Parts: sequence; C-alpha cells; structure tokens
Amino acid sequence: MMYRNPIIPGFHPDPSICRVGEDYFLVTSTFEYFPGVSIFHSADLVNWKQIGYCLTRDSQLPLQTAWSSGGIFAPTIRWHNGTFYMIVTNVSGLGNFYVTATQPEGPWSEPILVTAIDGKQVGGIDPSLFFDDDGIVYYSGTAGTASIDIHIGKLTSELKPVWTGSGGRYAEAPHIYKVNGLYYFVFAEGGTEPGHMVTIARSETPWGPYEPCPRNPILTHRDRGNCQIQSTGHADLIGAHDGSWWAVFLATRVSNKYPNVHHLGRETFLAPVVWDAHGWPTIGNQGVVDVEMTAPEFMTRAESEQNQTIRDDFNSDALGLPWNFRRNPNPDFWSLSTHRGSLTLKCAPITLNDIAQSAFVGRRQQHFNCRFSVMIEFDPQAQFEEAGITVIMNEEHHYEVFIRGDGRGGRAVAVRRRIGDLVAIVTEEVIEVGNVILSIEANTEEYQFGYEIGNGGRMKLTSGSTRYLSTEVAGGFTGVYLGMYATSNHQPSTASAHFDWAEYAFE
Ligand code: 6LW
Repeated sequence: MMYRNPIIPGFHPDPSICRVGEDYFLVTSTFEYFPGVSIFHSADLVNWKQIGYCLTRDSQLPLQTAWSSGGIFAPTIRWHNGTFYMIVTNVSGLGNFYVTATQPEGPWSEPILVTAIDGKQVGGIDPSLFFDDDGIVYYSGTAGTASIDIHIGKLTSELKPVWTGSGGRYAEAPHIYKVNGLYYFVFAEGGTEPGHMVTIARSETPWGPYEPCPRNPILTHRDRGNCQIQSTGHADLIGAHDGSWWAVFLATRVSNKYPNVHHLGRETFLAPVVWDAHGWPTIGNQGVVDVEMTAPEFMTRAESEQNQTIRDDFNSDALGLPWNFRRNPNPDFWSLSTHRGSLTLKCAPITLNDIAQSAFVGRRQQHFNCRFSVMIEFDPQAQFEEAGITVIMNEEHHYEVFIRGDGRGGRAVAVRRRIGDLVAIVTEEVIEVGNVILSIEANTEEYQFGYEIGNGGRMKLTSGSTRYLSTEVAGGFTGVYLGMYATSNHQPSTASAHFDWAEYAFE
C-alpha cells in the first residue's frame, strides 16, 4: 500500500515522535498560537488524529506579548517508564522547559525549567531528551549536551558541543538515539529554508568522539529545485514495533505558479529509514522523498482524509480541537454561552494588526484548495465596529472579508488586504439586514472572497494572491490561518458578533 505526504498537512513543523508499544505519538510546534504543542496519535504512522495539546493553561504557555513566530519552538516527545515527557522552548516566555503526563491527552504537568549546574536557566532552542539504558538521561539542544536530573530539570554536567554537525549553518534540532549499541546524533543543518538537511554521526559513548556519516546529508532537497517538496529537514527517527525504521520531518509544498514560495507552513512528512551493512541510515530514496511512498506494512487502511467538509455549529461548551487563539485568549473577548449555539466575539479594541490578544478564533489552512465559510449575525452601529473572517500569516500580512457600519446608519461588506505597510479596503458594498455567510475560497494562487445574504445567492467580491501571505514574503515560521475575528479598531464599543457556524471544506 502507498501513503501520501504530508502525513499531517498544514502548519505542523518540527515533528517529534515516540512509540508506546504499538501506539505512536507525535508533537509539533505552535509558536504564538494557543493552546500550544499539538499532540497526535497514530497506530500506523500514516493516519494521525489530533488528541489534544500539551500546553493548555496560561501558566504553561505565557504568550501574551509573543510576536508572530515567537512563542513555542520545536518540541521533543519521549516516553519512559510510563511517563510522557514533552520538552520545548518558549522563546517569548519560559525558555527551555518540559512538562510530563501519564496520559498523552493530558493533563500535562506545570512546566519544569531546565537549569544548568550554576543554577541559571539553559539557553538555546530545540531541546531533546535521551533516556539511556543505564538510567542516565541526557539533555541536548543548540546550547550543547549534558546529563540531566529528570526529576528536577537540573543538568548534572557541563553542556558540551558533542558534535557540531557537518559544517552547514544553523546546526539545530539535535536528537540522540542508541541503535545496536552505538549512539547516533542527528542534527538539522542549513536553516529551515530550501538549504535544509538532516545529518548524522555516531559514537561509542554519548559524549563522543562522534564519527560523521560518510553520506551526509542523509536527507535534503536543497538541489531539487523542480520538486514540489522543498526544505526537508528537522527529523526525528523512530523504530517501529515491527522492526522497521521511519523518520518524521518537516518540509514545505510549493505550487507550479509560485515555485519559490510557500504559504501553508512547514508540514509533517514521513519517510522510511533503512540501515545499511555499515550501520548508517538512509532516509527515503537516498535522501529524497516523494508525495507517494510505500507505506509501513502494518498500515491496514488507506487514508480517509479526502474531500471533506468539517462543520462546527458551536453547540458544545468547549471549542473543538482545530480552533486556536492568537496568543492567550482574553476571556472577555469570546464566549460559547452568550448566545447559545454560536461563537460570540466581542468587538475588542485590539485589531489583527496589533501584537496583543485580539478577538480571534481560527484554524490552519491545511489544503491548497479549500473553502472557509461562516454564518455571521452582526449589527454594527459605527464604522469602526467590524467583524468577519480573515486569512492571516501575521500582523502585517492578512486579508479579510468583513461587515462594518457604513457610516450612514447601515452596514457594508468589505474586503481589506494588508501586505506589509500597504493597507487597502479594495471593495465595499452596502448590504441589507440579516444573517450573512462570508466565505474565503482558496486555490494555489488566490483567495476569492464572497458573501451571501437572504436569497441573493453567492456574491463574489475581490480576490488576493496567496503569494503575499507566504513565508518568503511575510517572514516567520508559521503557515496561514483562516479565522473569525471582531474589533472596534481601538474605539470604545459594546458590540459583539455571533458566528452561528463555521465550515472548512477541502479537496
Ligand atoms: C526550530 C528549528 C527549525 O526551532 O526552525 O527547522 C525553528 N528548524 O529547529 C522553528 O521551527
């Protein structure tokens, strides 16, 4: 059987994986989004289901002032003796820390900060843990490798650069494994852009000296300019329960029209790992991976995630797993109980342009071709009161279709594009009273904005290019989100918008 990459589409970078018997758990980075660190379960390495988040409380995830692409960088997940450990960096708050849980769905513990022997917190990013057979636990990160007292998070040796990589820039994402009695040290190098790669070295002790693999890099698409898959790197290896080996790693997908930019973020990919007679691993086809690859033998069903419509009627007391806030939610700005059966967002003074907790609830765009639509009830009294839906990469790069007061006692539907310091309302039409369906329809090249009111049928407004929301244009480490928002544009207001339902349909 074949499987398709990415195994987890949309903005899900820096994957890390662990196995408990025949169950697999995987975590990914979440940056400024709340809750933090998505956790997935799979029984076959191909079909993944999100089961929760590791960081769900403000005390675990201070992001109030996180800039876009700040916050939560690359996590590592490990399981040892009945306990899950998820170690990660919050570059906007807690630094390097870990949380533990006995059940992967949580609850996860309060953060345990990683401190050096001098008592200062350990710096750097990309922390990882390795549990050796002799009971010693090792911490590795961009600051180096040391042994750690895993009960209190304190290093018990000096941090050492045990292997510094094969010479590529940005040696990061270290992980240590023990395979057939040897210690293997995996790194990402080259930066997370198209020069990205995975390299490996081995040693008889965790401390080195490490001998680099003669075939480094063991995974890269840096010279594959025509490939739809770019920037492969940041891998974590896993020995499966049937003895086969696999790598999960991040990569991006580009389109024919825009081969040098990507906007869906860095996604999670899977490739087979084969160990050669000399004890060195090969990832994929000599370091190259495809969209379609041969599945693990224990995969029993093909993927089911095709042509689906995911609808949320907001009838439950809690937000569904796909929904996120930008930074910690402000409880005054959102509610599922004010207007039963709908998500209420208050016209908060904060706008999507501010590095602050706005009234926003959104989900990842995970597919090139998709449609995000909502039914909104909103009666603005003033022009500064607006609510609608947005496709957003960061504060400076987003498009929205929204309703606002028309300045003459009525209301209007409008489309705004913000691309860097160019901000423009590109279309605006007066609309009658009543519920409105707002929609953003995406293909690889553009977002088409539209609305529907009464029996008027679907009205097309203008469109916006996907290119200007790409990482290469907007910067950062995330991918675009589709979300609902409301704002009073820094004015005092008591208005609210009610979203009766939201739908994400994809091909
Ligand atoms: C992460 C680093 C990287 O910490 O990007 O691709 C950084 N690799 O290892 C943010 O995801």
